[in-house]
Amino acid sequence: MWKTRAALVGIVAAVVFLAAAEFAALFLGGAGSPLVGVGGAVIDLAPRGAKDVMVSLFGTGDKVALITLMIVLVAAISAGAGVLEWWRPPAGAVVFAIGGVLSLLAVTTRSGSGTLDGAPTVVGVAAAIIVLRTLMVRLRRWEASSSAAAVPSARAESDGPARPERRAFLVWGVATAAAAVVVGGASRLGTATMQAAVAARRAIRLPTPATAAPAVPAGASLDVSGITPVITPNDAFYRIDTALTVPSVDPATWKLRIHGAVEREVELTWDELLSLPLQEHIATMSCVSNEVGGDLIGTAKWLGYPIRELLAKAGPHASADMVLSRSVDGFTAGMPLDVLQDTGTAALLAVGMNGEPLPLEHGFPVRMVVPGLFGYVSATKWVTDLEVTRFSEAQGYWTPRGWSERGPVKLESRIDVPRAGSTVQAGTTVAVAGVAWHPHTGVEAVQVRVDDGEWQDATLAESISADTWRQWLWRWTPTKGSHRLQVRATGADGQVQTSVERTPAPNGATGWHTVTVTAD
Ligand SMILES: Nc1nc2c(c(=O)[nH]1)N[C@H]1C(S)=C(S)[C@@H](COP(=O)(O)O)O[C@H]1N2
Ligand SMILES: [Mo]
Repeated sequence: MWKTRAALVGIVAAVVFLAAAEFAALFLGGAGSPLVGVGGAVIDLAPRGAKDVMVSLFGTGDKVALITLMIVLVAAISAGAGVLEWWRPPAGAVVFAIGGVLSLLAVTTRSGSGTLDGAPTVVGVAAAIIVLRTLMVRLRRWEASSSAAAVPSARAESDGPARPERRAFLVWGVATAAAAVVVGGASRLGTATMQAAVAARRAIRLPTPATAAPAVPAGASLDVSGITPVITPNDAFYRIDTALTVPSVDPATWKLRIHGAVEREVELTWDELLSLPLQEHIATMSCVSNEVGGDLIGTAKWLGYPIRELLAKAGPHASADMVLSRSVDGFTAGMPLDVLQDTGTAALLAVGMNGEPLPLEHGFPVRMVVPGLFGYVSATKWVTDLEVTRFSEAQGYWTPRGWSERGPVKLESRIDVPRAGSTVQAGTTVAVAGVAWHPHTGVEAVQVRVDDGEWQDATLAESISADTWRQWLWRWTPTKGSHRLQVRATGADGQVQTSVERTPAPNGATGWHTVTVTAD
């Protein structure tokens, strides 16, 4: 009797393992799900013959059969672990730990697995062992109280439902199992939709642009080691959003709705969007939270359709001055209608980033990119809704949270090399280099000064367009000692970057990036 109960505790712990791991996987990209990882490994490892036998036995239902077999096997092992834990603690916990290590091996050695993919398994094993141990403690208390009750002098209703130790065990056991089933089931659904989105993304062939971006001129990149590349690779592009888990949007059901103060509502499906003449545009995007010298900024070649054209189809009312964009996860960004309508601004409804469909975390399948505006007021990812309205009537997500309702990107520059605190060689030529940006205006000049000396003109790399940052370089021959390097840019409009130091809130940091290095 007690053995059966201990076996059940083992099974509950196994369910908790799966549930906790699935829950953790939801936050870590889904690829770390032990269910998927171990399942995949078993399929990979199963000898050919076994697979053939499976197929001949169960036909095309071989996956279902395999999963059923795995469930039975895991249930049997965890029941055994429960009994072991009852007899000789912590033997059962050790069985779970061994299972965890095997699952960890399976998950982390799969092709394309990342460093964090083992984390869900670790979380799962920890949760399982805690549940195994705590439920076992309650089971022992119940046993102790019932053997005490077996003594004639004890309460008559010893086996009755009123016994607190028995109730405590049952309540905890059932509650834990129920919570695990609910959380685990919901998480599995979440990771499964995420993986469906990954698969949908992989299947996409982006159309060739009707208007391709001109090739990046060779002169746009300076040959300086350690300088920021002009085009930021997708996997190095900064990511900022309020989404706890990356939204999974199926392009097949994606739709954009344009409504509000318009003559006629417009709806656009994924296929309709892809059949429009798309254009490529290289643009720098920055986060308003970027500190002076910070790295919340990147440049990519975006592929999309001008939002201006879609707005023209809808026909905004003359009274409107704002477009409130909304994402599937409820995030909103409000931006000036005239910026979106301007024929000189490549405000795109983007589907591609550096020649690929948008990565999931960068807004797959569709996001907005508006050159010259900070991300929080323009770059809505997973966008599904554009409402034409007025600034006096609507607010974007960050506005009531202390950030300005309008957010043009500020003129800024950054020293990439030498790094702050590094040591350079005195008496030699040292490359002082970095990037400068004033998206949609352009950068005309960059100057560097050492220890509050005269401003020296840096060499600028060729400009891609006014919408992108520019690399710059200044050659320096340092004298021995500690030196302070500072940079400032001049915009194509003649504006000189301000020395006034402002925090990112409410509308972007300003000040000169200052780096201290030692020359030896
Ligand atoms: N749906 C959604 N879109 C969003 C955000 C968000 O929180 N949710 N953050 C914005 C902010 S603040 C920035 S800086 C950019 C960042 O885009 P990235 O993560 O692709 O670099 O996305 C914008 N789009
Ligand atoms: Mo941002």
